[in-house]
Parts: sequence; C-alpha cells; structure tokens
Amino acid sequence: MLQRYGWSDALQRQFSSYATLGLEPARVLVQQRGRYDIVTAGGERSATLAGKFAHDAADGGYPVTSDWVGVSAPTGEGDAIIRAVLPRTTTFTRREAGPGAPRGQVVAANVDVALLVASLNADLSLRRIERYLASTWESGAQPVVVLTKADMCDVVAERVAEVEAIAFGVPVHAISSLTGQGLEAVRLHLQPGQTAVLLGSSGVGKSTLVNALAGRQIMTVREIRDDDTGKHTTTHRELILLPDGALILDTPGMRELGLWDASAGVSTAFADLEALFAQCRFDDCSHRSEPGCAVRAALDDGTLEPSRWESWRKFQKELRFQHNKDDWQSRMETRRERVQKHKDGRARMKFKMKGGYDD
Ligand SMILES: Nc1nc2c(ncn2[C@@H]2O[C@H](COP(=O)(O)OP(=O)(O)OP(=O)(O)O)[C@@H](O)[C@H]2O)c(=O)[nH]1
Ligand SMILES: [Mg+2]
Ligand SMILES: [Zn+2]
Repeated sequence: MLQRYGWSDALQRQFSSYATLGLEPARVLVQQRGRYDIVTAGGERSATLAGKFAHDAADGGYPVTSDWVGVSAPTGEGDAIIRAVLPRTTTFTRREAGPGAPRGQVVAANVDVALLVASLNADLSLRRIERYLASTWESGAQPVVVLTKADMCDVVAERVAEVEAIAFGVPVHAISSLTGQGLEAVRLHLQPGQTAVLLGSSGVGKSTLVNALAGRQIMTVREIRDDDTGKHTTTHRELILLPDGALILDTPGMRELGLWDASAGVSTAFADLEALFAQCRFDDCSHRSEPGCAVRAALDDGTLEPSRWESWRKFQKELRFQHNKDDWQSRMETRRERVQKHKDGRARMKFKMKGGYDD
C-alpha cells in the first residue's frame, strides 16, 4: 500500500528509529485545520496532531500535505496520532503573508517535480515564472513549466519561445486540458511513485489538469461563469494518486510567491547573468558604469533584455531586504558599519584639511 504512495527502502531504513518507538509510517494526503487525512500500510484514515506539536511551532515544524510522518494508530475507529515528521527530501517554502516577523511556510515537501502552471491568456507573466523557477531550484525539486489553455491562444509558439528564453533548459509544455493537447508530454514527467506539485495562480487550470490526467473528476474546478470571482476554487492541498502511479499535489492558487531565503535558487534561475558577471573586468563590479562591465555591454548590444536585468535587480533587492529584516543582528551590524564609515569619512576629511602626511 505505502509503496504506491512513494514509500522506499531508503525511507524504511530511515524509519527504523521511529519504529522502535512503536510508530507506524504514513503519508499526509490532506491537511485541513488541525485534521489530517493520511494513508498508512492499512489504508486511509484520519489523524490529529500529538500535543507536542503545539509547543513545537517552530518554522516548518508542523506536518504538511505530502509529508511522511510517524503515527500511533489505534486499531478500530479512533484517529491516528501524528507524533513525528520525517526529514524532508525537498521543501518548498514561501514567505508567509501577514504582520509580524517574517516566517517561512512549508507549502510542499518530498516533491520530485514541480509543475509551474501559467495560463496562455493575457496574464502570462515571465516575471512570475522567474519567481517560481527560483523557488523551485531552491526547493531541490525539478521544475517543468506548463502553459495551459493553449486552445484559447493564437500565438502558442511565440509564448513558448518567450518562456524558454528565461527558463534555460527547463522543459516548457503548452497544453490544453480540454482538447488533450500536450498532456502526454506532461505525463512523461510523472513517474510511478514520484511526487509532483502543481504551483500557479488561481484559475490557471491546475485542478482541471489533475482531472484530465486522472481521466475523471477528482478535484472541483471553477465554473466558467464564475471565471472572474477571484475566489480560490481549491482551498486545501491534496495529494492524489493518479491511475498510472504518480502522485500529484494540487494546491490553492498563490497570487504572490514571496521568496524565502532563495538566494541559491535565484542564482540558478539567473544562470545567464551569473555567466555575464564572471566576464566583468572587476570582481566587485556593480554593473553600473565600470569599464569592462559585461552586463552593460550585453544591454548595449541587445543580447540582454532590459526587463530581465531589471527583474534580477528586483530579486536582489528583495533578498537583501528580507535578509536584513530577518536578521536583527545583521541590521545592527550594517548600522554600526555605516556609523563607522561616516566617522572614518569625517576623520579622513579632517586629516585632509589639515594637510595630511608630508612624504
Ligand atoms: N479553455 C480552457 N479552459 C481551461 C483549461 N484548463 C482550465 N480551464 C478553465 O479554467 C478555469 C479554472 O480552472 P481550475 O482548474 O479551477 O483552476 P485552478 O488553477 O485549479 O484554480 P484554484 O483552485 O483557484 O487555484 C475553469 O473554468 C476551467 O474550465 C484549458 O486547458 N482550456
Ligand atoms: Mg484548483
Ligand atoms: Zn559588471
């Protein structure tokens, strides 16, 4: 049973220490306000959290859909109790919206493939896809870009080319869940026992794609006439076992995907720029007006799109902002440095005015 949900020998070995505590392995299928649907070797059942999690509310401490957990499972009717979360092979973390200190929210775990879904309608945003790519590289999962609603778009090939130009070797597929176009190409990324997650704005057709892949109506999708309500149709994350053996995690649309500590992911997503930086004459080139700047040269001769450069700068600003915000100490450090620089500057100025050394 559990093998079908991705249980492996490696997980089994990892689990031995939990097994000695009398726990059974299980995977979280659905998570809704403190209640969970899980699958154990004996089948699906519901579960609640052990009390210790209430005190253990550290970032990412709670189990999420697609986590492997250790449960104590009473025989009979009662809920299983989740007592431990197994180490995650990959984590997809986003910035939690809202006031207060920024926190990372684990959106998906143990995901092998991330299907980054965007619609081929007028809203298609390369900048949004860049963000998803950066987060996916950071997560450790393999990205695949899926452009939906090809049946409604007259310029599919152009759009695909635009996305390929910012995705560097990441597969990009144009599909239609209505006509079936491109679904076979998507299926090739979904291997039995592997887990894929669907990520993308609300209304792009994630749940419709799940249904098309499953060949039946599993997820509720938006009625056409409700197309502009702006409401999320899918309200919770759900892990679904597809007929050909792959697992797919449907998620509610995310309008904003705040970056969470994704500096390494950003570097990978902007490999083209990293390559340019290596060619700048100065190692600490700020790419503003230095001589021998490869970025400036590429902008001038048109090989680098200004919008892509602008996008990278925004990412850097955001990462810097977040880093400063997260880390009070580093902020104090920056301030101390600034004060020190100011003092040094004034001291040098005085020194200069006094005439400096005679040498
Ligand atoms: N023409 C066309 N319409 C589609 C296609 N895929 C989805 N749609 C329509 O797009 C609307 C939204 O689809 P959903 O699958 O509910 O979108 P979602 O991404 O799951 O949205 P949330 O659950 O809110 O995040 C529905 O009315 C679908 O019928 C497609 O390939 N072609
Ligand atoms: Mg949905
Ligand atoms: Zn430069």
